[in-house]
Amino acid sequence: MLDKLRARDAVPTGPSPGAARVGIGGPVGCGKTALIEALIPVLQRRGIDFAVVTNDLVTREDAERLRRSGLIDPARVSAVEAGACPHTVIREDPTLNIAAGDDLEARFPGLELILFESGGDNLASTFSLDLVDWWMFVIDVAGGDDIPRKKGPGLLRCDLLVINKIDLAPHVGVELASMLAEASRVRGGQPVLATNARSRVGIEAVADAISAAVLFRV
Ligand SMILES: Nc1nc2c(ncn2[C@@H]2O[C@H](COP(=O)(O)OP(=O)(O)OP(=O)(O)O)[C@@H](O)[C@H]2O)c(=O)[nH]1
Ligand SMILES: [Mg+2]
Repeated sequence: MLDKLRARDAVPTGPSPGAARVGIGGPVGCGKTALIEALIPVLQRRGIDFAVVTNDLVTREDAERLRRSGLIDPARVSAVEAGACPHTVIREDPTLNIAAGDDLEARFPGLELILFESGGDNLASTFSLDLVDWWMFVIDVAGGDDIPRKKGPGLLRCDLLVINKIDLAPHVGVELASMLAEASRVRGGQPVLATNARSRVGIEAVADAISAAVLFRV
């Protein structure tokens, strides 16, 4: 009896079973899918066994785009149709996304990582920790350098803030260095990375952050 009680109370050792779940949120068009497209070859090169779940409002547009991209086995991309405000299915009731992740894990034993792309949403969008272990929020310079100052919960609470489309900074009158400094300040020094998902600048650093945070690889 005592042995049984001890076994039940034992602290598990080693990596927890199942894939690490990482959320990617941010406003419409900030480059979430482009970031995933850029991350895919980097994760593959690092030998990480991963899959993707996309969320769209009433279509499967982003999943179809990734499946057609030729970058990833189409079976490793699942689509969730939110059917409502995108944050509903990543925060209030993430059941559909949890089920999509569970299904991928069942189909791909050994899966290490699942990326969940939220549908494009507003600055208040956050992920439930019932769904993800760690999440990033993406904004882009074309949205304006005042976005960090507006202190939306998404960019304040995320584990990593990504400022994308840095190539557009000179075209939209944004001084990138001060936007990055402001973002870092409002986040109290929590990580901020700058990317250009189209030319793949900064993508290795995003992959490093994911690896260190949830795959415990450095
Ligand atoms: N110049 C530039 N364009 C980019 C960059 N990243 C994405 N884009 C473009 O921005 C547009 C939107 O990119 P998506 O990846 O579809 O954005 P998204 O956040 O997934 O959009 P939703 O899923 O609809 O919310 C596309 O035309 C991309 O080619 C970047 O770093 N620089
Ligand atoms: Mg998208």
